[in-house]
Amino acid sequence: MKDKIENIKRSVLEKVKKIEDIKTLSDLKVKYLGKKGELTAVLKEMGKLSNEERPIIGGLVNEVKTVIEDAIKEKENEIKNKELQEKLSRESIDITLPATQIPTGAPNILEKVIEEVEEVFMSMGYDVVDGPELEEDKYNFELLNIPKGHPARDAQDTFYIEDEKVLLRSQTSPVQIRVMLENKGEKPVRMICPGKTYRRDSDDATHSHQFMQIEGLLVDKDVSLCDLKGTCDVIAKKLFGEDCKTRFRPSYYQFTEPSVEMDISCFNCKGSGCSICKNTGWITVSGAGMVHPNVLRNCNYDPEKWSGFAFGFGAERMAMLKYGINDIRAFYQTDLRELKRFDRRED
Ligand code: 2NL
Repeated sequence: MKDKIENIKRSVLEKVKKIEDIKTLSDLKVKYLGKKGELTAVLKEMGKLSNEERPIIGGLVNEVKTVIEDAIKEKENEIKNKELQEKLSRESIDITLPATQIPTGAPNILEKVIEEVEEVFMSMGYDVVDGPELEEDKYNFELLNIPKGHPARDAQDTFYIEDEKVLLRSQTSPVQIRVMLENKGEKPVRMICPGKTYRRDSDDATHSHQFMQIEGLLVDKDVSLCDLKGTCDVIAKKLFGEDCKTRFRPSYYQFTEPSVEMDISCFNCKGSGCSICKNTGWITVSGAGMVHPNVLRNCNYDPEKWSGFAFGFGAERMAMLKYGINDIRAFYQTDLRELKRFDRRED
């Protein structure tokens, strides 16, 4: 009987050594330690033994049982460990592989120009204000000293929605008019208004029926043309670099008197002449002037007490100059290859 038990032990331990999967291991466990297992069978035969032999054999069976159980347990751990290692190495990430390119957006240069302008003016105490794109004739023309019958409000230039009354704003000035009216001629105004404007232009490389205008208005006591020049100079230097020079030429607008146009020195050829400045060394970027007394009066500001300046420029034109874009239509088309050229994350 002793030999039988020793044989069972030896054969189980030998088999366990060779096993490499959990299923075979658990079958082996059943075969020897299960209810109908070989070692269990030995225990069942114990009744036949003498009183002296029984405790010795009993002890031996229990000892062998423990050894077998331990060996199986150990093997089980070994197999599980091996499987885990295999799984881990199978699932390990090769960090040297190139990453999948996830398409992301980036700030559009038009938006960047607007934000840059907003930042400079906010630092000088200006508010950034917006207003309706669908406007009344009164705010878009009448109060801006553009009377009925004036060529600027001709149906050829303006998108009228309702006869002579409702229109798509042709400039952002109506927003300034609204602010002045709200202030009832009592408070100074410092504001800029960037926003979409609409004109019945035929679209080409430099014209768009819809474009972004940025207008600014300052109304206070004792404001002079010098203040306008200084302010425009600051923004020009911010957008085109510290060595950018500005000059002002007389011009004409209904809503300003005097009116001027601002040129910047050509950043491309530095004055020696190129196609961007049409060999003049200067590039026209903005229109401006002192707010016309009629406009002040229309908005309840007494021109004897208050004076102000206003300016306006196209954001697309600025972005085109700054980033070398030669067709304004590129801003409004949906060709991603084109738009990618406009993505500027870092500058
Ligand atoms: C341009 C020129 C300009 C103004 C806009 C303005 C607004 C008020 C009163 C007086 Cl409320 N003026 N705006 C003045 C001069 C020029 O824009 O070239 N825009 C694209």
